[in-house]
Amino acid sequence: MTTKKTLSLLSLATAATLALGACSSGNAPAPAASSASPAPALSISEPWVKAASSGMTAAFGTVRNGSGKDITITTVTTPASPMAELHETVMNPSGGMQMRAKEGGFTIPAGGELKLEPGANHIMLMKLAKAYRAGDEIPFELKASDGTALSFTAQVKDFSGAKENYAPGGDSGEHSGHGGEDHSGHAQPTTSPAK
Ligand SMILES: [Cu+2]
Repeated sequence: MTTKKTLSLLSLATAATLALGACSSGNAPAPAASSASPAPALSISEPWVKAASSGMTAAFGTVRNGSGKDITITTVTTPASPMAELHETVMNPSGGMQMRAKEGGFTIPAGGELKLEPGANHIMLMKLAKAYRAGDEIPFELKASDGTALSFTAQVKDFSGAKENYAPGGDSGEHSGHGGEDHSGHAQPTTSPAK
């Protein structure tokens, strides 16, 4: 390659640049939009699990939907329990509160959030794999009907305050709606204010 040839290539390139500059002021619109990271569709803040020695417990937190469309969470999985379910808390005919599987899952509106908290919607963990004490960490994965997934780790905490909110009224009959399976244990932490 001769010096002359290199020079002529350079001037060609310069001419091309000038020509481009003439017809489009400023930078060409970057086709980089697809690589910009969008807000995560699903996120959760302050996830936590109520400490329990055996049987069942529940996980809470605030799930946010950063996308532009509604997202319905349909399944939850965690190594802490072979049976994890999405639960809601509803008033039964006698005025007490009872928990049951949330039919169809949790729908989080576009740009909105869903609070999972004691006495309301929650992630139910049945047949705990082992005892979970304050300070332990439990991984979870939520999956939505549109394929969106959210993995997170929840802190195990002692739930000492506001026990009455976990099952307002605290009578033993409240959780009968849970059926005769393994749910009877559900009532244990809430029936006795003795401690
Ligand atoms: Cu429940």
